[in-house]
Amino acid sequence: MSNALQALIFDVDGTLADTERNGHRPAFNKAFAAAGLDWVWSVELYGELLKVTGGKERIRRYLQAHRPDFKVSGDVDAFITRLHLAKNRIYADMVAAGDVPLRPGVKRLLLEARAAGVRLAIATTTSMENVTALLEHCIGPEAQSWFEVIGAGDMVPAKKPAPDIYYYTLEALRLRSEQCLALEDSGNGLRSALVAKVPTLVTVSDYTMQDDFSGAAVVLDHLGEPELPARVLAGDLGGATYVDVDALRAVHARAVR
Ligand code: XBP
Ligand code: MG
Repeated sequence: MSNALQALIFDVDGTLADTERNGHRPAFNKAFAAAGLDWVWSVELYGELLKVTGGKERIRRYLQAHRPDFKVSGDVDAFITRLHLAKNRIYADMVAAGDVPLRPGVKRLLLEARAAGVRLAIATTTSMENVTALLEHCIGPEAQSWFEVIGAGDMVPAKKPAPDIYYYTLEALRLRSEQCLALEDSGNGLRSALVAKVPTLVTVSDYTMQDDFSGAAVVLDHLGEPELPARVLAGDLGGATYVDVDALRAVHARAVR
């Protein structure tokens, strides 16, 4: 059975765009203020909280670790859900306003993959609404249809670093893990893909550059463009100066050899 590259599976937050820095953190803080809470998540604190994937899970961790005496009036789950929903409404407005641009090389690579017949999918922790808002406003209303499968948010019981969302996506694609390549930005995302045995290319972000990326096929600062070379931080890009479909096929072939 051939292990040739059939599909790319993209993470969203941190990989398609710097959503944590430009979107989620400021949106959380605006939602807290609008709810009359004096909570402020600094860049440093948010870096710590990002160890927990998922916005609802992150609020819960904050309550437990940083606000143990905070009294929620009523049900804690309902309180978290309301706050998270308010955050995501603000996030969607920020995306629509153009505050969360795609990272270098992302749109070019998606177009090249489509032209080359490489299938596209998404495996993410964030909600479907957040994914579609980002695709629509950063690329266009047609972009959602470029992805054959979008595995998102609460579709699976356990979020990254659990492998569930990758298992879900592989099953929906009807492909084996060795026929795919994941693109991730964080240690949690990498672990999730690797437990599912999907070879993974990492593009680091400010929040994740200190993460453990052992096991990644290659680690880069970003995907690069012809006029903006990518820096190789670990592994081998076969001498390419930016990530295109040929470079990905070579990275994938080395990883599944
Ligand atoms: C990303 C996340 C997400 C976002 C917010 O992890 O942890 O939770 O911070 O999205 P990954 P929601 O990139 O590894 O998928 O608030 O919608 O959960
Ligand atoms: Mg990510």
